[in-house]
Amino acid sequence: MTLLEQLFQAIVSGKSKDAKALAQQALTEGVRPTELVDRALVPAMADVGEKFKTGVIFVPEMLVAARAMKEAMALLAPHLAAAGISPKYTAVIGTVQGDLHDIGKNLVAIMWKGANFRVLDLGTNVPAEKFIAAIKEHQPHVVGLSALLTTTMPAMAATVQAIRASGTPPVKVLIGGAPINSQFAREIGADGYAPDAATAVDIALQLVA
Ligand code: B1M
Repeated sequence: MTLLEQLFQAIVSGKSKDAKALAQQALTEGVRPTELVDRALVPAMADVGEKFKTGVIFVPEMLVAARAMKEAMALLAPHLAAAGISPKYTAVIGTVQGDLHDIGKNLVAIMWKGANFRVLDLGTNVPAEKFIAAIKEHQPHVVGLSALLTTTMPAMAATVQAIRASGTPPVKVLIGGAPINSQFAREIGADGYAPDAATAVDIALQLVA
């Protein structure tokens, strides 16, 4: 197995330490950081996303794989920046006001980073005004809203409404979270809905295309 294949496997199987060591070894051997991202990290997360979508793996495996990817990415980030590789798109993401769940939102953020988005993560319990301020400051291509509670779905609707009424430059809004579905997305005027983090990449790329 080549070094890139080993790194791919380490990420898919969630071996953070191995992923970091292999990424370091590859850098030391002169492999370009972009090659590591394009030929190991991104394909690994795509593979994990497919396996998750088709029920081959479940949330725990996806979380450890995401962590391994995050560790390898953290190691490469300064090298990518030094090489002048800037992300193609910008996204703002957060969990809506009243909601403290962030595991799914973090997964989406990591997957977006893996797909070459610059991601500004506003955290949890984010009021509409904070989303609007971030849109004005960073002019993202996509805004992602996450909600895990049925009781915070109205906050999601209110946030979409506030963004639309705020006079910010037009921005695509993508929503997700366990109680959310595409019908709700249509009802509240969101541009897209994704049931999981892997699909959130596909939909975000469709929205910015
Ligand atoms: Co909470 N909780 N929780 N909880 N919690 C749920 C959501 C619940 C379903 C449990 C249950 O009763 N069976 C229930 C909600 C019921 C409802 O609304 N109908 C519930 C409740 C009631 C509560 C509290 C009210 C409990 C209490 O205090 N009485 C409270 C609320 C706190 C608050 O938010 N204000 C609460 C608190 C907590 C903890 C803090 C203990 C903890 C959160 C820790 C954290 O996130 N840092 C927690 C947890 C862990 C859960 C469960 C067990 C797991 C959620 C999770 O992380 N899943 C959850 C039960 C369950 O879901 N089985 C539950 C894994 C995660 C990867 O999946 O977040 O769905 P998920 O994300 C998926 C997709 O939804 C999607 O992609 C992700 C990956 O594929 N997705 C997006 C998510 N965001 C997206 C955004 C996108 C696109 C896709 O685009 C932007």
